[in-house]
Amino acid sequence: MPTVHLLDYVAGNVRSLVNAIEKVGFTVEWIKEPADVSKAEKLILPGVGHFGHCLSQFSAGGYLEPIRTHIQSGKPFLGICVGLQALFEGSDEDLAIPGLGLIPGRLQKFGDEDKSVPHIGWNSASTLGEGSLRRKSLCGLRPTSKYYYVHSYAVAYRKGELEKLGWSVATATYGDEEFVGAVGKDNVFATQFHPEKSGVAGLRVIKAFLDGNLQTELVDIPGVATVRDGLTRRVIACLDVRTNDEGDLVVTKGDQYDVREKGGVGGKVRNLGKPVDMARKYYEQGADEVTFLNITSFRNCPLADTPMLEILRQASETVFVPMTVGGGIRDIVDTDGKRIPAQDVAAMYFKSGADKVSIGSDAVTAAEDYFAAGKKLSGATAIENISRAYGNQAVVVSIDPRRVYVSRPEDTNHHTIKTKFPGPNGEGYCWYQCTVRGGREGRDFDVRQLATAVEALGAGEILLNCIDRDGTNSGFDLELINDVKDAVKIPVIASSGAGNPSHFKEAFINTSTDAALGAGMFHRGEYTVKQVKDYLAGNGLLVRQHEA
Ligand code: 1PR
Repeated sequence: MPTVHLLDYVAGNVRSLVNAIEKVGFTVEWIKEPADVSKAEKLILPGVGHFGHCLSQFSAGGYLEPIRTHIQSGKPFLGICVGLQALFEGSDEDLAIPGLGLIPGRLQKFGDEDKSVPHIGWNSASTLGEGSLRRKSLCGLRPTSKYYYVHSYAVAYRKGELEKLGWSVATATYGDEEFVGAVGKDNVFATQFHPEKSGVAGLRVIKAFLDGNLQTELVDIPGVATVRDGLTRRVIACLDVRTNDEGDLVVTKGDQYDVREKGGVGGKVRNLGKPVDMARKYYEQGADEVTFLNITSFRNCPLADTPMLEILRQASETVFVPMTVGGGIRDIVDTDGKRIPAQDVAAMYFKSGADKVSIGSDAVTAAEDYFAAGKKLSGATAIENISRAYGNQAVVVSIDPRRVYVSRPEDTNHHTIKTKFPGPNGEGYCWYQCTVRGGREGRDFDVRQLATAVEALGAGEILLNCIDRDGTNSGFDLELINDVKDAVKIPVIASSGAGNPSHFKEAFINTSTDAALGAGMFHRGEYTVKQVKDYLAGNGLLVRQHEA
């Protein structure tokens, strides 16, 4: 099989990229030292996280000059995410660290006045100019396709500037900001999005690069107008995973977090299927992301043998959309007594194919400490350490709140909302109490305190569950979503209560949620992900059309 060289300098999820390369018929050779770069015919530079951190790693490792020489020699080069950013002159993310400067321009942070930052989700990379009816494809890109982006900094698109220098540019629009989604010239092609996480559309791009089809060409795509419609509504499938009473690893699903069958004390753990098979099924149905929550953490085996790692490895062979894993992401003491810091735990998950880790209970402790210290960062929490190393887009905080009803706001110190759904004694207000240990322990801490604290600590996204709604099929708690969205700028994923496609529509129309997640309705086969997305599209909401 033909080979491609890949530079692995800071962990991150390179497994998915390797799987994607193999899927399109190539094998990977690793670049382990700078001298290996000259042996590469085709070179891929993936990158995640912080611009300065990445570029200093390349520089300290002695890679910058060999990369520059490779590019200048005319051999094929593909940069992904920070691999694209590295080609520019620099980034506002780290003013002290220069880029390679092969393309003029700098990265700037997206404005967050009217939108969530980071920009996470599926957006275009369109080569169509305004009003142009030319159907162009740069390195397999299609104006009708959507690609997975996850970043806070981007190169603003200035019409004609890069084109004048011979670059072909594909752009995306986020809010009213148009930015560079991909750029190519001669032997160089680079994407701000992750092709290895962009389903069939992304695999097509990787294949075009590896086959040597880097150039812009006219393609016949029927029915294409100017596709410049921005970020799609994200639909996520979530798999709660645990061992059942027979010791098998199963996808389960609770009712308000109780995962045992009803009828008598100690009913069996619900078994709704096998995690890897179900993840593939949801990918094939068009899920925009798949989330695995290890709801019991399997803490009685060594970390290296944690079954969730193998689930991710296997799932990443067939699932080419982002995968998040949660449960047990914290500093741990392994079975041999060795202390393993949270960022090393996270690193094992990233290496196994996860793109993001989701932190639950540990985030509550970190947030309580943050408030207790007068809103001061300690620099030592799992959220801070993981986001520093891998970027805040890699850190999700999963919140498990529960309603606490009060008659009047003065009856509590916590932030209350006036609710349309009064409490059992007619109480007209409630606050959302944070819980830990899968909802078993309530804390004197509310959801807004938690959300604002974890945003300050460096989380990139919030997975907002709701114990009252979980498994009820009664729709998302829109009041909760609005309460949290109102408090933070980072993206929020609405979770708990989805029972049919119209619940997703309600969440997207009546709140500014960035994504919506379903579990039970998919697992029980009541609806497919595709049905949800078709319904949203039929109601005028933009979704990514699944490409087979
Ligand atoms: O505390 O960092 O070890 O993380 C534990 C993780 O496991 C947390 O993300 C926590 O939410 C999750 N978890 C713990 N116990 C349970 C349980 O169900 N007994 N599951 C649990 C949380 C909620 C969602 C569910 C949605 C949608 N499950 O994941 O998928 O509510 O369900 P629906 O659409 O069927 O209503 P840590």
